[in-house]
Amino acid sequence: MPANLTLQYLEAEEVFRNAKTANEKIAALEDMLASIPKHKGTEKLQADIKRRLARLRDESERKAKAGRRDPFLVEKHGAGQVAIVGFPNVGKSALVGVFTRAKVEVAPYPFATALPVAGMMEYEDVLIQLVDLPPITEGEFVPGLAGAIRNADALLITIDASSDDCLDQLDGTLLQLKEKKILRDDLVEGLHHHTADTCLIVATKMDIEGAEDNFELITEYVPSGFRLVSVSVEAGETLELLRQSVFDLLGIIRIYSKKPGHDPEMNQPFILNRGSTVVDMAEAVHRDFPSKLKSARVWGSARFPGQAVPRDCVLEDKDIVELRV
Ligand SMILES: Nc1nc2c(ncn2[C@@H]2O[C@H](COP(=O)(O)OP(=O)(O)OP(=O)(O)O)[C@@H](O)[C@H]2O)c(=O)[nH]1
Ligand SMILES: [Mg+2]
Repeated sequence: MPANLTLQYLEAEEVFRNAKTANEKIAALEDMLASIPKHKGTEKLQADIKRRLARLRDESERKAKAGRRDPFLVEKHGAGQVAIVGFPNVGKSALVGVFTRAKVEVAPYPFATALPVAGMMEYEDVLIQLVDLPPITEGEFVPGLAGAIRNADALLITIDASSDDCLDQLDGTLLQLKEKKILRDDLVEGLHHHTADTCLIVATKMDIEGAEDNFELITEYVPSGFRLVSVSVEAGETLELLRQSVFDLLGIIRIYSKKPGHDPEMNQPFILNRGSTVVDMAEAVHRDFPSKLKSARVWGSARFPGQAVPRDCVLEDKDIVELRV
């Protein structure tokens, strides 16, 4: 028996023993992995948890592919998947409805959305997947909801700025996400979860009277590290700002490839994480490229167009890269 297992770990283990669905088991194992003390005495146990996690993830992927589709396992498409979370009736579906062609249910009463609905939002030359979700509430989430939120690349945490409850909505949402370990203060390697870096707080319904005043309060109240934007589905300019903010939130860059002696291929950017280098780009083009790479030239962020750059040169959004192998 390895020494020093924390109370948090033992609780997670208890949750695992009582878990019924694969998603619940995965979430509990992730919690166990995050809370297990990392030292020599627990190495075997850590490896065992990782093995069980891998097996469960494989199984649930296989089941999803075999047609027994879990509606809460939303297959990812486009440059990134952004889940819309928040309390009932705050305007989540309205946002997905205005940015995408998805058939969402927008209604003046709470709990209108019962299952996830995904749609693609255009941002310049890329598509970003938005996923409308059922509301979160205090206490238990509907089965599958926690997994859907965890798996998304980023979250829009929506609150209704026209409501006098907006600060409680913000508190309540953050608390629920933290309690379910979907939102953590720090990134834990190997787990599906979020930090302030992958969340954007969105204050909705700004066209309604009183929302501007509430927004001032929200601005003061937002915990440090979180970004905040305001929006109204009635006001196009606020929607364009949100569209841009969603792209920024994903932490991705678009890189265009150029074959030596040819024009760059501008219609299909490679999507890389911010901070990626020339080698990462080479890898994205072809697995063999990094080892074969002889030289690279960059147009865009380089000091002059077509400048020869080293392999570890960090690329910027919209750079054009020519790789010679
Ligand atoms: N005036 C105004 N009304 C809005 C705005 N966004 C949403 N609404 C209204 O707010 C109500 C709730 O919107 P929904 O998008 O259905 O809210 P939801 O968060 O998806 O609700 P649930 O699915 O029940 O959790 C509807 O009557 C919408 O028309 C907005 O920007 N301005
Ligand atoms: Mg809805």
